[in-house]
Amino acid sequence: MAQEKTYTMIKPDGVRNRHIGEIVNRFERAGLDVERMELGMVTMDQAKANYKEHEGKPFYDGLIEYITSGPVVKMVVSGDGAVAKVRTLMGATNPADAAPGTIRGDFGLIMDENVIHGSDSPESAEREIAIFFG
Ligand code: IDP
Ligand code: MG
Repeated sequence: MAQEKTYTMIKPDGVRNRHIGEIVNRFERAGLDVERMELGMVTMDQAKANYKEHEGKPFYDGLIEYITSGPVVKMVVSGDGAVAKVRTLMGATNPADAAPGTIRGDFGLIMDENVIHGSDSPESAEREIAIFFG
């Protein structure tokens, strides 16, 4: 597998429910390196750029409101096959479908608040790292 970087973000519910340490621990145990990490708010411009592909969908407005509603943890994580590895650790988008042992399966409650974001391809990762870290 190729050495990759991915963008991942602990969403407002993950921070509020005190899952930061557990999630970072899971990345490190999986052999990934946390290269950058910052706690802070997502701006409206960052939210819209990150979720551009979902514009116009029924859940879009709620998603933008939610992701800007409280502090998040923004991270660049690197390692062998980091994009797919983080997606595997995250689990399915809907926590109800996410397997036990995955971050969403263990800590997620509802689709609208599913704990964590992770880039879905190396191309998305590059775009998202630029959105959040410049
Ligand atoms: P992903 O986060 O697993 O990549 P996407 O389909 O890219 O999933 O959706 C982005 C985010 O939008 C999801 O993580 C979730 O927070 C939200 N979302 C997606 N589909 C729905 C839905 O049907 N209802 C409410 N929120 C949704
Ligand atoms: Mg996605």
